[in-house]
Amino acid sequence: MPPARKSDQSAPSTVSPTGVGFEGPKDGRDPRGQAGDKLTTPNGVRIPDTDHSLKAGPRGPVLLEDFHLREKIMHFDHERIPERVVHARGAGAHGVFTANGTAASVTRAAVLAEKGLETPVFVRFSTVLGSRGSADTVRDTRGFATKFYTKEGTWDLVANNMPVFFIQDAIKFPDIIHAGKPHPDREIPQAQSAHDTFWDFVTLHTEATHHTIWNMSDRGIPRSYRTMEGFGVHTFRLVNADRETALVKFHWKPKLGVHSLTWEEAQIAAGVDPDFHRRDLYDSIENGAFPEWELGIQVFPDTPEETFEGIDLLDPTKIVPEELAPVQIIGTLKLTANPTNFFAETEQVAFHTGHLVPGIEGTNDPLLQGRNFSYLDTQLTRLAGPNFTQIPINRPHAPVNDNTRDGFHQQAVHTGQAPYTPNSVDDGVPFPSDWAEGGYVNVPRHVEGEVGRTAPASFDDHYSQPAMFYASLTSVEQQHVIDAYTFELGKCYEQGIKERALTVLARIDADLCAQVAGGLGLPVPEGIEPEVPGTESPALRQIRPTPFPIEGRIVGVVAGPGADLKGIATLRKALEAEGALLRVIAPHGGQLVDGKDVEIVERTFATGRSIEFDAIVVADGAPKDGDFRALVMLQEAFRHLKAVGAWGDGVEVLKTAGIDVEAPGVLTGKKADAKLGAATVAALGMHRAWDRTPLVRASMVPPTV
Ligand code: HDE
Repeated sequence: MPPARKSDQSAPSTVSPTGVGFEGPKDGRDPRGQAGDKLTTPNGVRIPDTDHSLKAGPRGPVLLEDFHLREKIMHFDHERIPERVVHARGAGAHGVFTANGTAASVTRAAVLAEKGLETPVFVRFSTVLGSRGSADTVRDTRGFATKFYTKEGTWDLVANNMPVFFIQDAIKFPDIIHAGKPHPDREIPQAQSAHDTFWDFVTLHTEATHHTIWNMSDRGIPRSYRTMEGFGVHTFRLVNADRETALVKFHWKPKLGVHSLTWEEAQIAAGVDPDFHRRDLYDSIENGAFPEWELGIQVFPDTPEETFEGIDLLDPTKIVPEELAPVQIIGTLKLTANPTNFFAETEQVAFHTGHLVPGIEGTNDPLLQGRNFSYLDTQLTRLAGPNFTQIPINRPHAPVNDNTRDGFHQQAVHTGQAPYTPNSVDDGVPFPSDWAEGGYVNVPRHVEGEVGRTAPASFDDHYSQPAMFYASLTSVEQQHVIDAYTFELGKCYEQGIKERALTVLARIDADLCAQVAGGLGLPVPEGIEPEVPGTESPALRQIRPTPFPIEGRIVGVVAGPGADLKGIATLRKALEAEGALLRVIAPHGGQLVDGKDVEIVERTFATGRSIEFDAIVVADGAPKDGDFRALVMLQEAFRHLKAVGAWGDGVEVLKTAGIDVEAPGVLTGKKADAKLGAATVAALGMHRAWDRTPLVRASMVPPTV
């Protein structure tokens, strides 16, 4: 045990930062927050007036002795901390991870191995390029970082929603990020890759090709954080109780399936609701639609070559297709609670790839090794000192006795005289632990080689997997990739960059290259043979033939005075049975009342926009005055391939909007009965009416009946 305080020693009493005793988190009032109901200074002195500074007479100069003024302004002046250099824009949630026990054969880490063990977690999702206040729905990679507060110490799985990275060596990280960030002279564009410097870099440094095509695919514009996969990207080494090792890749699989926005939706949302993903996450948790993922691993034998089926496991620009190495599910993550305070939790949380627990090790992936330096280093500046593991959200849930001392913002009151090992002064405490006692003992690994700035020859293959990725997609998803490249390159000014990008695309797929070239008005580069894509990997497709769960999906119902409120209630019942929500949209706020039936208007034609809804249905009795805001909402939903529908004379509104009621995914009925409810549920389960694609591509204006 750590030494006890000596009889002649005292220490600060055990009060929370707000002056009251603290016995740990509990429901209701948290003594770590505000205490009492009187306004005080940070030192607990009650204040009579916080509206006027202390002056010599009503018109007189302000007095230096006004400690309240100085403390209030001093603190305000320092309320901001540096935003993350990447992943600045994020949203977090608390949850729990439950292991199913199957990982026991490959790891001793209890968090993964112990069947039924529940480990508390905090997850932070993010975009990469944008500043803290940027829009959520920009085209970008998303971060998916999980802090597991395990009983054996903290483990961080700092993952992304794409399984590959732009670069193979951490030394290139400043280059790719400088290229992606706004141009340094004017500081535009914000949170975008559609600009010259990004495309300049990724077309010169072609190991970025694979990650770039993922960014250009639907993965770059997720529908929700809840509908994203997560990937550890690097290969990790797991060690079991017998000290046998296996190489693994981590995968998060969302229960709701993988779904994306359409590009137009993403752009509209960036203006109409820049907090789109943050709001979606918080609202779902608040509504009890707890987001869930399964954690899976692909397991590979730990051979000296560190390859699997010819794929270099140390190359973070390569995946191992799931068809070659199936993802084995080892546990479930459920997000169950929103943060109480954004700054204290989501902003101050500090992840680190080097936060590992016994049974989980890294590998020699040169990208991972650089990260192991970077995360600790960046926290020093961002959280102003080395004691950030003492911030409440970062505190381990395992006993800590680490011999580190002092430093900025030290919260601990350490006892004893011997913060060094070995010692006799404090009875030898703390003692090191060996493997049997749960110590983090690295597996012995043989290392040899010549010093040099080199990389394995296999790292030179930059095109075979982008070609496989493209070939594996459905034709609808391929079209989205073509559109994305055409948009992004179309935003570049330098002709040379666009031409070079086409030479890269020519190596991936001839049709992709030709279509993008056509869109840019440039010739297809000659004499470049596309890579042979090899085996396709259907697991890479988002569009699947079977329905997904619809928890947290939102259906907007266009209504107004005189609308069929009983029908709305019936539809709501059908949706709520599947965990989806219904929101009433009407010309103005307030309530809709019909006898005993009452509906609260949650969105008006002024405050609502199609992007908020996964489907829009017009109620019988909804206004027929042709209000363009309602019509635009329906037209956008139709264009974005969402289910649209109507019952009773609501069909007339669809027709006024120019929507063909016979088109795929248009649901109509005489009444809002069980049939319409079931049809809406089924349509939401498919995410979008993909069959409508040709109709929509033919014309931006809905075809008239
Ligand atoms: Fe990060 N990354 N990264 N990264 N990363 C950061 O750490 C870095 C990489 C990822 O919600 C920073 O605390 C280097 C891959 C996420 O707080 C920084 C390299 C993957 C987050 C940093 C990479 C990630 C970060 C910035 C190349 C997916 C947000 C602030 C070697 C597997 C964590 C911070 C959060 C954040 C460095 C590449 C994921 C600067 C040097 C690959 C999810 O330390």
